[in-house]
Amino acid sequence: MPFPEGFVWGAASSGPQSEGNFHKRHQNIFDYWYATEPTAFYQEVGPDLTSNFYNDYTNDLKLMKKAGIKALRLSIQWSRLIENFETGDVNQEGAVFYQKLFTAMKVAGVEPYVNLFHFDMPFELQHQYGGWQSKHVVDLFEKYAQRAFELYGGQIDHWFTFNEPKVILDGQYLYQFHYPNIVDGPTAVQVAFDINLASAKAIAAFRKVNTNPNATIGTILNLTPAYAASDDPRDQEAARIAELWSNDMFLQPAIQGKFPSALVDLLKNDHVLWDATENELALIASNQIDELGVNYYHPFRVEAPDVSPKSLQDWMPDIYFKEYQLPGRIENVDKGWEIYPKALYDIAISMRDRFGNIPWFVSENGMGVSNEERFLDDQGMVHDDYRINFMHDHLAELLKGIEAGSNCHGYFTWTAIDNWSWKNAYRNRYGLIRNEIHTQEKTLKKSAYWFNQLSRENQLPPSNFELN
Ligand code: IFM
Repeated sequence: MPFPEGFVWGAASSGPQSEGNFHKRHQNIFDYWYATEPTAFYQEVGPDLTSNFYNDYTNDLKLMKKAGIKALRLSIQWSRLIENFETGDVNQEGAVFYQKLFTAMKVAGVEPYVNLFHFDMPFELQHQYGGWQSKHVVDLFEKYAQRAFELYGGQIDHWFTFNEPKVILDGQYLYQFHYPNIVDGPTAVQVAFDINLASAKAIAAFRKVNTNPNATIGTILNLTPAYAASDDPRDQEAARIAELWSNDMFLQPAIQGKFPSALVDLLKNDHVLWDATENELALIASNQIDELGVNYYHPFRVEAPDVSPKSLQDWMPDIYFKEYQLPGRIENVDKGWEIYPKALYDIAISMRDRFGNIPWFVSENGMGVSNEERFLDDQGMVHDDYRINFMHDHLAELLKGIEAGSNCHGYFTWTAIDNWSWKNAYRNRYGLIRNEIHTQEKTLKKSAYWFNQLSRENQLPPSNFELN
């Protein structure tokens, strides 16, 4: 079966993971963390060079075309575009860089999908105000977003406010993998609210200044469907709360303009509910997204926690659920993530049935593998059949969901060219295109040829796909 006509075949990346830290007016929290604690990063490789997209984007776009990539999701760095965070004045050099980049993408025939925030809080705003803990920072984000819409509104048809807000909570405020590595459940709750508010404020700014009739705005959520370990009511209850916390806390405000009432009741009961005014709730209620980007990598299997949530303990969301590892699961061992393509079908059906069949697309899906040199042939090409199989199996489930009526219009793999991955740096490679990080030589992997055929024919290549 072919995919629907006009289905978009793309790839996703982000500014901090690909551009390199060239000519930036400000530093973000990862630039700062690397400068002050390089040992926190795999092999002490930081975000200075990444995949050199800042200097090499013309060549990169040519390679992407060869891989059949017709659209690229990327992000503007707040710390590059804005000169003065308080006034929203732009940095000219940063503004010109993005303007030239978007023009080059149009010329190359690679459609830009532009996101405004990909984990890269400017470090001054983190230090001075506490980043997303501060409503003032929410207002500064709105200013920055508005400037971006004004500058590039004529060039961009697809805008997004955030990438994976849940990971910001997890990394910065719960499980210590993003600077400043705080462990504080109630603060994470406030940050969840503030990010939802910031997204709604950016959408309001977009509705105010946008003059491009083709432009839409969305957000990008990493969905991890929660599956209970068993039929035991305690496990079922754990899955219900995990779903509310991990997915619905962002899905419902973005699509329906309100927070899940069961979650609000739970947080209120635990005395950790966010601080929100009537005006802020009204703003969220009246600024919904046009389309949703879904990043999907793995499911979230849970069981009941070992001790009752009523026990005396610091409040954390996972007093209500405990991660459960399915015995015999297929796993991407390098990353430690279960591979479960069927969840993509479940997401498609949930979009159809629970979220008004909103237009959506897969904004990230892919496989990070370490030591890909293992799979190099004599000509220097990586034979990444595992990645082809991964994408194939997920796309087959997605197609079933589309056939069942789900309104999905694209698939973006993570990623086009091997890029830098936060604390893991270049340990796991995700690209259709290999990057020799010491020479910055970039070469197509076998999966790039597979993706090219997929994108050309708009249907899954046969499972015995081989290079000619
Ligand atoms: O590298 C990340 C990206 O920044 C967000 N989604 C998951 C990717 C792979 O881990």
